[in-house]
Order: sequence, then structure tokens, then C-alpha cells
Amino acid sequence: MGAEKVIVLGGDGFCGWPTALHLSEAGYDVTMVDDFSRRDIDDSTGSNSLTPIVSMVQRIAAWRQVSGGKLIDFKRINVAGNYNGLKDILRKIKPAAVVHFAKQRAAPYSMKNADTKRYTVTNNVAASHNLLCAIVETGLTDTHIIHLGTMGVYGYGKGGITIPEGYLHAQLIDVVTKEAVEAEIYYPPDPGSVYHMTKVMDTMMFYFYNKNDALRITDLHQDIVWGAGTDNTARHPDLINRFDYDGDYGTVLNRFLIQGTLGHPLTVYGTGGQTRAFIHIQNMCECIQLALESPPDKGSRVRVWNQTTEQLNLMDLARIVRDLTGAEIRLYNNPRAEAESNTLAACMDNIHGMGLNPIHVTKGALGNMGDIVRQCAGRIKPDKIFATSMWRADRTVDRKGVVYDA
Ligand code: USQ
Repeated sequence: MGAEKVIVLGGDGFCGWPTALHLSEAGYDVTMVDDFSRRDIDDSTGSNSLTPIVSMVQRIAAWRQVSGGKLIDFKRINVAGNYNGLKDILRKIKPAAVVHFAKQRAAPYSMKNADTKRYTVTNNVAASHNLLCAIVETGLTDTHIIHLGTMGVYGYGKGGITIPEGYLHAQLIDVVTKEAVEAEIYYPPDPGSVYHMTKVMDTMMFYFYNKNDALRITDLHQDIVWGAGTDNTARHPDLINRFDYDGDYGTVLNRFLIQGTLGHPLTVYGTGGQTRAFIHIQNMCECIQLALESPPDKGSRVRVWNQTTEQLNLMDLARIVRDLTGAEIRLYNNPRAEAESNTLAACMDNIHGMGLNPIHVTKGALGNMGDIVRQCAGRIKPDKIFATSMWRADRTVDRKGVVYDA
């Protein structure tokens, strides 16, 4: 039997590309699917990746060159809009697993205006539902669907309890016997953006298709990914991963590091009181492989993992980057509708019970990213650094901030 076949939906993206390389290096027969919408969004917003990304043809050729001839196949289709194209690919490849990244994944972009809100919902929900429907219609119901979900479905309102892996243990009172019964219920969702809302909608679709058609689904509740690349993306200049710094797509730790390295003030929103979960992009790829190599049993409920290695306070992160780079910290009007502060403790037993070796946020790890930032600094468009997508009409764009030196 040849190498196990895996399809990576969204294979051109920030997470999809390094994952495709990681699984190919691990010996899987990988086919990537993408519609290049992420590149199109850069064109339409006038932003760009800090790092220069080459064409998919050049990326695949570079991988073949450095990997001893490993071939990654690529199909250009829009999963949300081309159902028959998706079905044909599934029928042809009959994959053991589909890793699903094919989403508009930025909360700020999803809140920019009515068009981006509607695009995010239409694209993200239709992509997930097309995949579920196509798996059933093609009869490939043993295929393991590994979905990149988000810890953001739980919300970051206040904190107070350890967030479980998808299911909350509850005691319910039986209406007839009036006795307490133990149960596990879905953790009550509390999405903080239209993007996060679409991930909650995914949860319900996964629940139904698992119940109705016994689909095998792992929903990885991943958090903020940081890092400029992985072992594999470093093997050739053309394999370099995209690295977002702009106010819509740049994630907070990558943004702080890029800002600090360039001498731009660190853009802390509100009070910096938010606490978030983080994972390095190399660990992210390793977790996908862990999930792939331990598929859920047929008939078992949707498996949920919290895919995080640590939870950190944003002001603490800003201080680490300030100490590393000498940058100034500034507090900016918060473009988001979020609590002043929150605590966060996430159960992460699954991935840590499987031997993952966490890459923690340290000055050393952050420092290693500095070289790439300095090499590509000339590509930065300074005005794109600021947050311009507001959660509400009462929020205002702030390009100045107030110095914070505590
Ligand atoms: N923030 C700042 N300054 C910045 C950027 C962000 O203070 O310059 C704050 C935001 O207010 C927010 C926090 O940092 O409180 C995180 O923002 P983010 O843009 O880094 O992350 P988020 O919007 O949550 O989304 C990212 C990914 C998304 C993924 C999610 C995981 O874009 O695809 O699902 O992280 S999670 O955070 O668990 O929802």
C-alpha cells in the first residue's frame, strides 16, 4: 500500500503551507487545495506579507528539490464555491484524512465592513458544509476530518474556570425523577468576532454530521499562532512562509515582534489586560500530525482538542518584546469590543499527553525571528501597521497611542 493520502484545504496559507510540508516530510502523500483568496485579499487591501512569497509552482518545485523529490500535488479550487470540484478531488484521491484550513481566518478583517462580514460567513460556513456534504455524498465516511477551529469559540469574557476540551461536565436535574444526572454538554459559545462566530457555526455542523452520518471529526481549538516559520520552511528561500504584520491579519505576538524590531511602538490595544493562548507554528504542525496518527473511533463523538502550549498576558508579552528590542509600549484605543481584562486557563491534556515538546515564548525564541524581520523590513508598509477595522461605530482609528512605561 502506498503512502497514506492527505488533502490539505487552504494549503497556501499561513498555517496550511507549513502543515503541507510537515506532512509530506513525514511521508504522507499530500494534495493541497487553495483558491489563493488570501493573496487576493492582500491585493484588495493593499497589504502584503512581510516575507516575499513565491508562486505555488515555485514553492512546490523548491520542496521537490530539497526533499529528495517529494511531490506535493496542488488543485486550485474554491472549496466554498465549487462543490463539484471538491467532490471530484475527494473521489479521485480517496484521502485517509482532510485537514481543513480553508477559511477567512482574521477577526479584524471579518469586522471591517458589511461586505467582509458577509464574505466571512458565506465562505467559511459553505466551505465546512461543502466538505461534510461531499464526504457523505461520495461515501467516503471513514475519512478523518481534522478541522482548524479556534479557542476563540469559548470567548475571553472574564475567565474563572479551566476551559475544557469542548465539553463541559454538568449536573442536570431529571424532570421526572427530579434526580441529578451527570452529563457532558457543549461549552457555551461566546465568539468575539464574525470570524469566531463562523467557527461556532462549524461546531454545530460537525455535531450534526457526526450524529447523523457518524463522520470522524477532530476539531482543533487552536489559539494564536506565532513564529516566522518551521524547520521545513527554512530549507529553501522559496519555501518561506507568509508572515502577516498588518492590522487585519497580523496576530499579536508576531506584530509586537515586527514592530519592536523595526523600532515602531508596540501597539497594545486597550489596557493590555487580555490573556490569550499561544502556540508556535512548528508545534502547530506537530499537533496536526498527532491528530492524524490517532484518528477517533468510528461512531465516537466529535473529538475536541485545545491546541495551545501556554496562556500569556498581552502586557507581559509587550514587556518581553520591549526588553528584547528597546521598543516603546503604547496603549491604543481598542478597536475591538472585548473585556478590559480576562484570565484564561485552558485544559490541554490531549496534546501534552502525546509527547509534544512545546516551544515556549522566550526572549531567545523571539530573538531568532528577528533576522527574518530585519531582512524583509524594507517590505513593510508603515501605515498598514495600524488597526483600521473597528468592531463598532463608536470605535475610532488610533495611529498615535499613549506611551506606557510601567
Ligand atoms: N491585540 C493587541 N495589539 C495588536 C493586535 C492584537 O493588543 O496589535 C490584542 C487583541 O485586542 C486581542 C488579542 O491581542 O485581544 C489577540 O488578537 P490577535 O489578532 O492576535 O488574535 P485573534 O484575533 O484572536 O485571532 C487569531 C487568528 C485566528 C485564530 C485566533 C485564535 O487570526 O485565526 O483563530 O487567533 S484565538 O485567539 O484563540 O481565537
